[in-house]
Amino acid sequence: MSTVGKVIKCKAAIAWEAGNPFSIEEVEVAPPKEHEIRVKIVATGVCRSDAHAINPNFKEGLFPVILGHEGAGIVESTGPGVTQFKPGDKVIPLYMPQCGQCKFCLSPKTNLCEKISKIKTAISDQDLMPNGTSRFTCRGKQIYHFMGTSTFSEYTVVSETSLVKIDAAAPLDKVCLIGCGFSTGYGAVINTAKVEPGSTCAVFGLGGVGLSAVMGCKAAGASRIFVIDINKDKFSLAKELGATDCLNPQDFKKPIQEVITEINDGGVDFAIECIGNIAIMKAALECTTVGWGTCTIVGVAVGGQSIPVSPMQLIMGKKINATFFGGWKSVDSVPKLVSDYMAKKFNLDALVTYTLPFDKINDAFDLMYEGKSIRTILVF
Ligand code: PAD
Ligand code: ZN
Ligand code: ZN
Repeated sequence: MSTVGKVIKCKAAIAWEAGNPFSIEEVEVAPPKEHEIRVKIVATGVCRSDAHAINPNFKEGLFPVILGHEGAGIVESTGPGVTQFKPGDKVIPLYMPQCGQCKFCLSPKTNLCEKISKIKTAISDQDLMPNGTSRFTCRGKQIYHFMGTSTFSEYTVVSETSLVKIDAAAPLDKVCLIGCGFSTGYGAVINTAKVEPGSTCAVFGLGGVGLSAVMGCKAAGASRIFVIDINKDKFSLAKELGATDCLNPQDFKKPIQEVITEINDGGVDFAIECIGNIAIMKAALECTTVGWGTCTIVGVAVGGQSIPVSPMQLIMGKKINATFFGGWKSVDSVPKLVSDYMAKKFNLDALVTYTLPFDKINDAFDLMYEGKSIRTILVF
């Protein structure tokens, strides 16, 4: 029986409030309105940014909410005015939209788009559909969307600017990682840091984002890739992906930036911070060489914190920059990244530690908190 135009009842993980486990609930998903698409999510990754959203220290979230922003699925139905998608298309929801018309989309200088949901400080302040309403209800309550994607639901509704069609042959339980973690880390290196052949790099934090940054450094032709993590279990995979020197700061009496500057002739050319810790952001800048060292921030720090950087570091020629979704213009780039994966230009499979049924979502978060997974993929 067709579901087009009808409310769909399905399974979703609701975060009713900060700091508590998700509860798997039956939710009602309304049909898509104008310029919206309803997508059947097939697979979704779990990213540290989802954990930030339910971390009481961040104090930014709206509740109750359906999180998830690293998914892939199949179009179920389209609302009025949608021309680019049809039922059956394989798609990736985009938390960084690309409307193609705003001043940011028209500029080659940025991958931001003003249609982005929930960048309170910059552009928008709602976790709802563009018309200010939600398509989700549960137990009679309206449920907030998240980053315009909400992939922790068997069905979700997204705006047509927050979705892109991909290769029909793509395995959704792998390419979902192109929706966030892989693209962010890899793009931070390729697009934002612009790592050069023969250069030396330091990647701080070896989660899905940091390991993707290691892959980016290797692809860019870096000659030496330091990786830094307090969890030494991450080092063997980092080495497989191209790391040359694995450092655990807890093994040294000196600050890690001093260790790196001593080993590497005054510092590395590029440092990439993939943790979200302001002290490590400072260390990352300080471990780069004077003259031209570049520090790229990827990690998202607890709200309200600042990086304690000495201007002298900058006066001495070091630069600091940061990335959102790896600098990729999403609609243009995500299908190409999927094709590159299909052509075996990079290895997403290495990032998938576990694939679990969706109902195990709380286990997936525990595996991340305990440092036992790179990425867990949840499948419906
Ligand atoms: P993750 O939690 O899987 O990995 C973080 C890694 O850092 C782990 O291996 C930890 O052991 C390690 N770590 C933690 N503390 C320290 C420390 N003090 N010293 C050394 N190592 C440490 O996270 P992830 O890879 O999913 O995400 C990493 C960050 O990137 C996180 O802050 C997330 O919110 C952010 C992010 N940003 C964007 C963006 O567009 N800028 C996108 C996606 C994720
Ligand atoms: Zn993410
Ligand atoms: Zn735009």
